[in-house]
Amino acid sequence: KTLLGQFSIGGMTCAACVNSVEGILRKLPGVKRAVVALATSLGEVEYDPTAITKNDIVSAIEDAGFEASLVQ
Ligand code: 9UX
Repeated sequence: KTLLGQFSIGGMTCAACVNSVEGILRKLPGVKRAVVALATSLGEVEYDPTAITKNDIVSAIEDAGFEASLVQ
């Protein structure tokens, strides 16, 4: 089973920020795909809900120094 989470990510100001956030997300257990867009400040994450929760994903983004909130 795979779910899609959409997150609003604050504090990204350059392309390297995007790469950094994508790298963090892709390393999380249960994350299958992560795409982050600078222009919209949105991140889309496909994940296995038996391995990780949306709140875990928000926490991981915030631990890296960015702001994150759940869109859906
Ligand atoms: Mo760019 Mo982001 O120089 O944390 S990497 S602002």
